[in-house]
Amino acid sequence: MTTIDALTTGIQQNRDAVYTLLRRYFSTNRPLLLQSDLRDELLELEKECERSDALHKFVFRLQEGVFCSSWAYFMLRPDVAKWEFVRIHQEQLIPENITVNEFLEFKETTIKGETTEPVLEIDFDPFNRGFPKLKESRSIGQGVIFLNRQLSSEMFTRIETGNTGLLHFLGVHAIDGQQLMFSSNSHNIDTMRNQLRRALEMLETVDETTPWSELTQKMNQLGFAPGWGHDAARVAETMNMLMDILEAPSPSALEAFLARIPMISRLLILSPHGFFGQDNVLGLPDTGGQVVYILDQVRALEREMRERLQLQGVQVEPKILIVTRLIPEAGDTTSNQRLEKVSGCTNTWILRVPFRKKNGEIIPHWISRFEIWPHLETFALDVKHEALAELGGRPDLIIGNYSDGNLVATLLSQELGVTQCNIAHALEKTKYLHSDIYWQENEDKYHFSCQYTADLLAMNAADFIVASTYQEIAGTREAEGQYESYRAFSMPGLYRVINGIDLFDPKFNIVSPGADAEIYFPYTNQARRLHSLIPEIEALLFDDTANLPARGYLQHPDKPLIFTMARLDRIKNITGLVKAYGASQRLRSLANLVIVGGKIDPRHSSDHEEQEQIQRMHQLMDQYQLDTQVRWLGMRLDKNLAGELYRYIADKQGIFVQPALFEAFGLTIIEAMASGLPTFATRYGGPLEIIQHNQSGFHIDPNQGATTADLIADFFEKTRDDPAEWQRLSQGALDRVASRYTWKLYAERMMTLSRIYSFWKFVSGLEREENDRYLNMFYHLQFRPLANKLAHEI
Ligand code: UDP
Ligand code: LCN
Repeated sequence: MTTIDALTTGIQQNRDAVYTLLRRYFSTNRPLLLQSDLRDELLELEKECERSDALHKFVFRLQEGVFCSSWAYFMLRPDVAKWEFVRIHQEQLIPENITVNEFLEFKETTIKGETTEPVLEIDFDPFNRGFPKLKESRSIGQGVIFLNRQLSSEMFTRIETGNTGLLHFLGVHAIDGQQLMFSSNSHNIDTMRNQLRRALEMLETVDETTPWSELTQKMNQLGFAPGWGHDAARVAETMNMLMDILEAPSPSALEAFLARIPMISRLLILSPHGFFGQDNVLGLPDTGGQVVYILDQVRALEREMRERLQLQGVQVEPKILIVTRLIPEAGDTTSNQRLEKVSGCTNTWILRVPFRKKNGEIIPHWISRFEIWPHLETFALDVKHEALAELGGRPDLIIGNYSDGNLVATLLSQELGVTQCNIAHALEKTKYLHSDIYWQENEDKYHFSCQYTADLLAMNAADFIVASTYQEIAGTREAEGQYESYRAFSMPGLYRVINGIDLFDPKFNIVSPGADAEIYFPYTNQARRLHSLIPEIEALLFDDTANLPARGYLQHPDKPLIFTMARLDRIKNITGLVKAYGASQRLRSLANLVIVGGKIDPRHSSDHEEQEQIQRMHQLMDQYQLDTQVRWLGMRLDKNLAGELYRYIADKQGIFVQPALFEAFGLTIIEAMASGLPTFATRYGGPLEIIQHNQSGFHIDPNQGATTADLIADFFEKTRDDPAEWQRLSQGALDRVASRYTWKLYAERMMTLSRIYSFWKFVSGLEREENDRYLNMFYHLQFRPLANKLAHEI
C-alpha cells in the first residue's frame, strides 16, 4: 500500500483524531514545525484521546510540517534516504501527494510571502540518468564496491573493448618521466597475453627473491617497465593477476590488481581557511579536528604510498603537499611561513599561499571561515602555480577539506584534469537550524549563500567523497544525514534546490579516521606514559595559585573528574554541560568538572561566537556558584599534554563528556575512548555511530540537561559501588576504537579508492561532461556574483 493510500484509510478511520491534531498544529501559530514539535503535539493528544496506530505511524515519519491558511504540507521520511511529500486540507482531510517543488514553493511563500519573481531551480538529477546507482539504502557509502561490481561486469561483457581500456590505462603510467608497467604501449590483447606468458616463463627460471633491478633488462626486452613488483615472486603474482582478469574478470580480482598499480605518488591536499600548523593552533577559531585529521592522515598515507611503491619495485619517493593560507599576522603559530615540513614524514610539506587582494596586496589578518569566499578563486590560481612547481608536475589526486577546500579542489581538478576527492569534516547546514530558508537573516554573520552554493558545486563535481560515518551521508532512521540535507531545500530569493545531491551515487564511501596511536593510547600502558607531564597536569587541574588562564578551583580534588575539551563554539555546547552540571546537586556532589576550551577573557578572542560563549560561561559559573567545583582552563593544550590528560582522568576513574548540539564526527571522542575513558557523547551526529550505548560509552541528548546529569550521576554511583562497571565501559571503548577507528585501516582504504576511481574515470567515461558544464554555469552565474557581493560587504 502506498503512503497516501495508507494515510487515506487511516484518516477515514480516525477523522476526529486527525482533525484535532491538525487544529493543534495550526493553533501553535508557527508556520514551520519540526519533527520533535510534530511528535510532541501528537503525544499530548494521545494523552487525551485513544491512540490511532495509523496516525501515530504517519506522524512519526514526518520530518517537517508547513502550515498556512487551511493547508498543511508535510515532508515525510519513511526510511533512511527516502522522501515523500503530502498535503492535507484542514477541513476536507483528504491527503494528496505533492512534488518536492510544490512543497518547497509552499514553504517559501508561507515563510517569506508571495513573490512574483521567477525562481531558479537547481536540479542535478537529469545529469545522473543512465549513471549506475545503488539501490539499497544500506549500501550507501560503499560506492567503490558497487562501482567495481557494476562496471566490471558491464565492461567485460564487451570484453575486447574493456580489456583494451585496461591495457591503455596501464600504458599511460609514468612517474617523474619514468615509464611504468609497459615500456611499449601496445593495445593489442593477444600481443599482450603473449608478452605476459613469455615473461612468466622467464620468471620460472629465476629465483623468487631475484630483485627487479636484476630482471630489468630481460623484462624490458619483453616490453615491461617497473611497477610489477620488487622481486620475481611479486612480479609473477601481479602478472598472473592480470592474466586472470584478461581471461575471466571478477570485481575482486580487478580491485586487487588495481590496488597494486603504482599510480599515486604525489598528493595535493587543500585546507585553506584555518591557522594550519603543527603547534599552537588547536582551539583557535576555525582550527580544530580538521588539522589533527590531516596531519594524522598524511603520516598514514605517506607510509602507505611508500610501502606500495616499494612493493611494486618503483624507486620513487612519494610527496604530499598540504596547501593552506599563509597568514602574515600569525601570532605564536608558524602560519606565516611559506613551507613547513611535517614531522614524522619524509616528504610531506605544508605549503602556505597568501590570500591576495585584487591589486595583488597580501591580506595580513585571519579571516573567519564564513568570510573567505571572495578570496578562493585567486587562491586557487596561485596554488596551481606554486603546487605544480613544488610537486614538479601534476598531482595524482587532489583531496579537498571542508567547504572551502572542496571548492578549491573543484577548481583545480577541473583545470588540471586530476581525480578529485572531497572530505567535508562538517557541513554547516545540519548544524544551523533553518539556515537555508532564513539565510537572509543570517547572511551578515555567516554568508551561507556562498557556502551552500560552494558545497553544492563541490559535492557534485567530486569523483569520490569520503565520509567518516554512514550518518554523515544518509543519517539514521530518525534524523537526516549531513549530505542528505542538500537534497532539497530553498534559499528564497536565491534558488530552490529540487535535487541537490544523490545519496545513492556510488561516489560516496565511508572511511573513518582514527586517533593517533602514538599520542592516544590506553592509560594502563604505563611503560609508554609521559610521567614527566604529571606535575604540569596536576598544576593545571588543582593549583589555583599557578598563574594560568583559568577560572574556578577544585575544593575536593579527590572526587572523580568529568572532563570535556573543545573549541568554544555555540554548537559544541560546553555551556550546556556547565548548566546541566550546575543544576544537578547530585552530580555536583559526586564529581568535579574540568573544561579545556576558549579563553577566560573575552577581549582575547577575535571570534564573535567564542566571545558570546565566554560571557555565557562566566554567567553560568556565577549563577550556579561553581567556582569550587569547576575548573575551566581557557587555553590550548598541545597533543602530548592532552593525551596524558585523558589518561590522568582515567587513572582517577573519571569520564569524558562531549555535549555538542551536533557533532559531525568528533575526534575527541575517539581520543578519549582510545585512552580508556568511559565517554558520554551527543546523540546528534557521528558519535551516535561511534559509540554503542552502554557498551562502548553512552549517548546523551544535549537538549535534555537534567536527564544527562542523571545518567552521569547514576554512572558515578554505580561505579563507586562496583568498580567493575567503570572497567566494563573502559574496555568497551578501547575495543571499539581498535576495531574501527585506526589510521592504518584508513590509509589502506584511501589508496585503494583513489586507484579505482581514477581507473573507472579513465576507462568508462565517468567524466559526466554534461554535469561539469552545468556546474561551470552554476559557478559563474551564482557563486561568483555572491562572492563578489560579499567582497564589497566586508
Ligand atoms: N584539541 C587539542 N587541544 C586543545 C583543543 C583541542 O589537542 O586544546 C584537539 C582535540 O584533541 C581534537 C581536535 O583538537 O583532536 C578537535 O577535534 P574534534 O573533531 O573533536 O572537533 P572540531 O574542533 O574539529 O570540531
Ligand atoms: C570537523 C568536525 O566538526 C568534527 O566533528 C570532526 O571530527 C573533524 O572535523 C575531523 O573530521
